Amino acid sequence: MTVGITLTKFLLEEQRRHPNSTGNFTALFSDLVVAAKIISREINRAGLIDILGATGAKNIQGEEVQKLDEFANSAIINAMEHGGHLAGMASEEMDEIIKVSACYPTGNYLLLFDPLDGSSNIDVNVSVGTIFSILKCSSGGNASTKDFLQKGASQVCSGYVIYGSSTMLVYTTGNGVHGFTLDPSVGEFLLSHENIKTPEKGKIYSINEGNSKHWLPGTVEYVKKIKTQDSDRTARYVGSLVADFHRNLLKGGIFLYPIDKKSSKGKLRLLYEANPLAFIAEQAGGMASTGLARILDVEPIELHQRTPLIIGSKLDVKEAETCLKAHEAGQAAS
Ligand code: P6P
Repeated sequence: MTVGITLTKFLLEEQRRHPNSTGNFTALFSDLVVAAKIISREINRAGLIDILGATGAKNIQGEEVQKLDEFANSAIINAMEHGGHLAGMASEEMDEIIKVSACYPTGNYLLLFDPLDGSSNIDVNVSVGTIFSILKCSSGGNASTKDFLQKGASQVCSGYVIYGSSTMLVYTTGNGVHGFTLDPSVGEFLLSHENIKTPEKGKIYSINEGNSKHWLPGTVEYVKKIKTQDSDRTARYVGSLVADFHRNLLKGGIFLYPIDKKSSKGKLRLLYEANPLAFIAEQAGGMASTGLARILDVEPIELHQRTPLIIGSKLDVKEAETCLKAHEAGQAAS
């Protein structure tokens, strides 16, 4: 019985298409896949062991840290630091960058990750996810913080793991978006969604309507417009970015976390959430915007920088941008 195309095989075939490749990226990615399998196992048995519930600590975002957050963060660092492919790492859960220990060799890649996004949903069994972004590091040896402050357009790879009814890994290296589903009986991610393309327009819109009293006029106008259009729409909002993004990627639709009176810079993180998902969205034929500009062109100025995020089907994002830009222009003129 064939088990289908494993992620390992797919990566090797992609590596062979680059004659000058050294195999370092494939080895780096394979280490990340091990971490994903470890995190998936812990999440799937979290309900059975005492790993649920918060630690009482708070992360740099001021959010309560769930125990699985810490586990996922450690699992990724432990799986990645010894490989010799990294010049450094940066975690959404940690204030400062993670330098490679002196006892390990360094490489010329940088890994940024949100170890367990949506972790507030863990205790209620809602899908959560790991988001990752890989950059090249131009400075040799251990990287410094400024090496991580690269535009999203510079990413060499990005992706996410969604821990849901099944565990899926979705990634891009700029040659399309490919999805792999974990077969726990084999312990392998198997190719299940090759060359994902998101519909040009969707029916789904995802926004936290609980924030509507804080919305700026452009957001109010856009949401009112899509609610009153002839074409039917459906509202879907899990409150776990990877779950909302993944559903809209496959079915079509738009996710919005705009700036508002409460979050003047947006809530989501540019380097750990917006950039990696924007790379995926564009490679799948979609679009990702701040509402006024392409996410992948935003010049980062700090590691934990927040950003508004409007992402999904191209025609939906363009329609939202039109509303948001019109009001921005109006505000600038007034
Ligand atoms: P809100 C989870 O905490 C998260 O960072 C994303 O996964 C999610 O999209 C967003 O925040 C939800 O935020 O304010 O709607 O609860």
